[in-house]
Amino acid sequence: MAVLSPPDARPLVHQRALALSVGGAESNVACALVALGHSAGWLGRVGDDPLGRRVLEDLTSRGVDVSAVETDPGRPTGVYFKDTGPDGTGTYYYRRDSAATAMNPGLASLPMLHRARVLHLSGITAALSDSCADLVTHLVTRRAVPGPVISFDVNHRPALWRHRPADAAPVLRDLARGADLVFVGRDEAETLWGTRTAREVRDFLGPGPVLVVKDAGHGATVYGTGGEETFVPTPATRVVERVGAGDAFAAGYLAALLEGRTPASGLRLGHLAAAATLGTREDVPTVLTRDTLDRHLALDDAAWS
Ligand code: KDG
Repeated sequence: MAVLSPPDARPLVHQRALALSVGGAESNVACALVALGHSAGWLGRVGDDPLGRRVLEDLTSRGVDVSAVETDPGRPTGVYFKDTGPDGTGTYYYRRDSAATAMNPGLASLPMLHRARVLHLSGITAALSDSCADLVTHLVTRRAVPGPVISFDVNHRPALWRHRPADAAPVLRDLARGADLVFVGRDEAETLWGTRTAREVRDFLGPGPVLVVKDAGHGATVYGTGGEETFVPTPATRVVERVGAGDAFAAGYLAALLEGRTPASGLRLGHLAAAATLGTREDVPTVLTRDTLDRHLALDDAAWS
C-alpha cells in the first residue's frame, strides 16, 4: 500500500502536509529481512497508477524482488493514512476494491512461491476479500505450495473485518492452527479468542505450529512443537510509534530461523528489530540494518545470557 503519514504527533485533522511512503505488513517484513541480509520477494497487486509505481520503486530500491507483483489496470492501489492520537497511531484504510482485493488462489502457482524457504502470510490478507481469504486458506490450510515453512502473523485488523461477512476469530484461529509458525500478540489473542496468557494461547491453538506470543512491554515467548517454552524479555525501548514493530519482530525471528539459530536468538533478533522500528515514525526504518543488530546483540549478550 501507499501510506500517508503526518510529520509529527498532531492529529491528522490538524495536519497540512503528509509524507508519502510505502507500507503494509508483509512488504514491511520483506524489507526488514533484506535489511537483515536475506533475500525476499513480495507478492501482491497494485493499480496502474502513480501510487502503484511508487510501491514497486520503493520496494525495489530496498532490494525486495517484486517481479511477481501484478498491476491491475482497473483497480487502484490501496492506501492508508496514519493518525496520531493520545492512544497511539490509528490507521485509516482506503482499500475496498483496491487492486490487492482481487488476489486469488491462482497465485499459488507462481514459481517464486515454490522456490521460497519461508512463505510469510498474515491475517490482513484474509480480511481483504473472499478471494484473498481463499488464497490464504489455500496456502496455509490446504498447503497448495508444499515446500516452504508457512509463517503466519495473525495481525487482526478489526477495521478491515467490519466489512466482511465472516467473523475474524474462527478464520484466524483455523489459519493459525494450520501454519508451521505463528506470531500473535497476547492482547490480540485475548481480543480474538479470550485467551489471557501465552500458555492459554498455546493450549487454544494446539501443538501443531511453533507459536510466538508477543507481550509488548513484557517479553515474548516461543513454544516449540514439543511444548518446550522459551521466554525473552523486551529490552528497554524508546517508543515513538508502534506501526511496523510487529513486522520487524517477525523479520528478526525469521532471519534467525533462516540462519539456523535457536528460538531464543529468534526472539532476541525480533526484539532488536522491533526496537529499531519503535524508535522512529517509519514503518521500516533505515536504522534497521544487520550491523546495528549485531552490535546490539553483542552488547546485550551479557544481559541476556
Ligand atoms: O503491521 C503494520 C501494518 O499494520 C501496517 O503496515 C498497515 O498492513 C497494514 C495493515 O493492513 O494494517
